[in-house]
Amino acid sequence: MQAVAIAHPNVALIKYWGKRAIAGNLPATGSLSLVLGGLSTETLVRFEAGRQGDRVLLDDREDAETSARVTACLDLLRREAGVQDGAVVESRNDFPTGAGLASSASGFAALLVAAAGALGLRLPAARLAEIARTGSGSAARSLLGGIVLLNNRDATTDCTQLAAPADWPLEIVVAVTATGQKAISSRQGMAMSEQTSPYYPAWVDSHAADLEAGVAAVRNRDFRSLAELAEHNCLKMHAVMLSTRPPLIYWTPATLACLQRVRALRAGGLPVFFTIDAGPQLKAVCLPEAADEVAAELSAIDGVCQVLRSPLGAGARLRANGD
Ligand code: 2P0
Repeated sequence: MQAVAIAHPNVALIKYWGKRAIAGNLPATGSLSLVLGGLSTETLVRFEAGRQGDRVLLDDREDAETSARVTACLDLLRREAGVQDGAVVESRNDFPTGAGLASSASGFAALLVAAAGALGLRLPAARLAEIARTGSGSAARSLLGGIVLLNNRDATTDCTQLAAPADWPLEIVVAVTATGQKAISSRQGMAMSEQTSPYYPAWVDSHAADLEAGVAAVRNRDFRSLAELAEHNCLKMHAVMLSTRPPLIYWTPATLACLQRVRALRAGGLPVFFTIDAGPQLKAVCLPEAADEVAAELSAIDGVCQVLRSPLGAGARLRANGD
């Protein structure tokens, strides 16, 4: 009744910001993402016979909101397995938590795989993705590795791997500009945008075209088109955030300085583009030959406190010997 799983966060190039329905946590749009193999969450789940309730430790701390979301996911798995035992969950990230690095995506992907493993459940991938989505909409994307498309039709979430890590070995350089937890979570922020941003309807209406073009760019290994499109989609999402009331301003001055530097490097011929999520970190996506120079350039910017490097990674999995 115990298992340990490893999962990696992901970064979306065509993003998810807004929900079609609160019930089941259904995203308003699909999304396209890269799995960051250099950053990891490791989660142990142990179901204890006769235990009432769950105990959830994230980086050794208990938090009521996280615990409630974890229990809701575990309840769905318990129902599938026909058991009622409570669980002890211990999860650790080797990167800053709740700071715009998608720790909820890797966290819920690892939780699901560990809990299903502990219960001996073999669920269809689509059902696992649906349960992961209830914990965190972006978590379904971390169940698979490499470059992942999350399609969102009706009430189902189906994820497809568009490229394995070796098919298109992109490298991601993360410029960390602040490590504190963000004041407004993605979940709260997107609800505010849906209700108050005049640009939210245009964001949703223009999304399918971005997603289709993004998928085509990945299939054609067309870095230049993907770069232009991903930066456009990112800035469009931030335009929605900025036009929310009250405004959602996730950037620091260093985030903007990194953005300008990446644009200048690409204008000078280096294969790199940026993306930024609901947090102050900038992720620079590079062809491998550009990564050393991009990392050095971003490290030198005032306000950048850490630079992390990551290849594309594998999907969530049970920990095997040697992992
Ligand atoms: C993304 N984000 O596509 C976008 C970009 C944040 C900015 O997916 O409410 O933390 O739990 O489903 O999973 C954040 O999504 O939100 C997210 P919930 P989650 O990567």
